Amino acid sequence: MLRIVTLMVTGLALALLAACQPPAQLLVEKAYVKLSPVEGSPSVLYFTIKGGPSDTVLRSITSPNILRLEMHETVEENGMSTMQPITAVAVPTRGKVEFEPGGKHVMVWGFDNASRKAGKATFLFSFSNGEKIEVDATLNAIKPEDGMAHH
Ligand SMILES: [Cu+2]
Repeated sequence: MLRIVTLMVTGLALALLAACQPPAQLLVEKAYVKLSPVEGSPSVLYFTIKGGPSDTVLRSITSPNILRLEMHETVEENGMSTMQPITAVAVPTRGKVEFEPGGKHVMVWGFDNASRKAGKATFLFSFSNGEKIEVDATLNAIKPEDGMAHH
């Protein structure tokens, strides 16, 4: 019995090892929106970019479901947290760039009714190497009290 378990564990470990070495591919993952409960105030888009076989730069994000968006970075200055607009983000080979609360994020204004009803919106990520990646981000409602929590 012990021998069988050991074999199974070894097999699983080998399978995991194999799964850890896929060809590097540029990816956008875990995209989600914290939807502002207040009409007119911005929602926030977060996601993770996985770098491909060569360095590239995220140049722009667009969406047919929104009015406009801005890429921001939260920075600490003299103990104060402020946001600065960013226009491009380097994505290193096989690297990982996270847009997350307290760091880089995308502020989004004006989701259309179709996306609100569907609970998701489509975003198109354009990179300097010519790749374009389309991603659906789920729209998550948030409570008013943590509305601007990403600051
Ligand atoms: Cu912001």
